Amino acid sequence: MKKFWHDPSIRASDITPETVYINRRKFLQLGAVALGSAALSACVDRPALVNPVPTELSPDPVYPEGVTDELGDALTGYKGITGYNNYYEFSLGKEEVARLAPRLQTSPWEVRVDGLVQNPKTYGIEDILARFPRQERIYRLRCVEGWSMVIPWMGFPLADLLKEAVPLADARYVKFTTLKRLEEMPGLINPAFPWPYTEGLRLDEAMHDLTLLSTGLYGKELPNQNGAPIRLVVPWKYGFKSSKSIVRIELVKEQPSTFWSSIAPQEYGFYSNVNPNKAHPRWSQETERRIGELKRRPTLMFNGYEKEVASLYTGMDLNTYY
Ligand SMILES: Nc1nc2c(c(=O)[nH]1)N[C@H]1C(S)=C(S)[C@@H](COP(=O)(O)O)O[C@H]1N2
Ligand SMILES: [Mo]
Repeated sequence: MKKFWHDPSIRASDITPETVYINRRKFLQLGAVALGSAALSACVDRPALVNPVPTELSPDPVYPEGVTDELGDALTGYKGITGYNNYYEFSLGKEEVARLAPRLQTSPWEVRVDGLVQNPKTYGIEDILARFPRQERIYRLRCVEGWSMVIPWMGFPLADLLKEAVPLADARYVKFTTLKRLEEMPGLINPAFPWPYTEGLRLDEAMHDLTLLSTGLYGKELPNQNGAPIRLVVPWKYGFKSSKSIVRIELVKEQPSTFWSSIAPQEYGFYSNVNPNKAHPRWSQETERRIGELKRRPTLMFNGYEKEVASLYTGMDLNTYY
């Protein structure tokens, strides 16, 4: 099968027909049993086009002029951040996600924190918002495909939540699971992917102060296309590590298998730290296109967070563990 995912040389408008083709073919092969016939029968022909939703994006929120990240880079505009998204549960078309995501019901919402912890607990999203004070964090986000943004997130360190859970001595990794709800997420119909979307971090990466659980951006609640009501943000790793719309955070002993590493481990390794010196097998990672800019710019080691995080990887060969 042709590799159509995560490829900067293929535009959203180019892949849609093939995606639909693959959906149809796989659906016919696998039959309705594997996929759930009732939910599918209405949308197998045009999975991305059922239940039209409003196309209007929110206008830019009012925000102070001249705000930058710590390197002096300007914030990416609200329209860019909320109109150009990777969120395969909705669509492989980056500009289509924002049109489809509003149908996701984000309330009520529960997040289960369990596994190797002293205090397993299911939080309602409102408990989380009340319990963990939110801060603003302006982070660069670098997608493995070679584009980037500067995003003013609102959120709180994942460590705050993990400390409340109290990891047991043999907990070494954290596994994140995204919601899988076929009725509201038309991209799940694509059987080429191992749903639900999962991700993972080593426990010390998860406890690092830069690692955020985000519930908002630009001073507003998180738009669905950005992973409402709660998503991970790990700014020194490629964007796919930052899983959206999380329903479970599980402490585990062994390195968990993850969505992208199970699809193509040689292309999307577990660590996937941003590294301009380590080319992706199909393209260079030396430069990136900042959304809203024309010229490409150099990609920075650890996405510019080297000082903060390099010590996590002492003794590891960064060209192997990428
Ligand atoms: N559940 C889920 N999380 C996801 C993705 C996805 O398809 N599904 N895409 C990832 C990728 S590849 C990137 S680059 C970022 C994009 O986040 P943004 O749309 O908020 O900029 O989300 C990541 N988190
Ligand atoms: Mo990405």
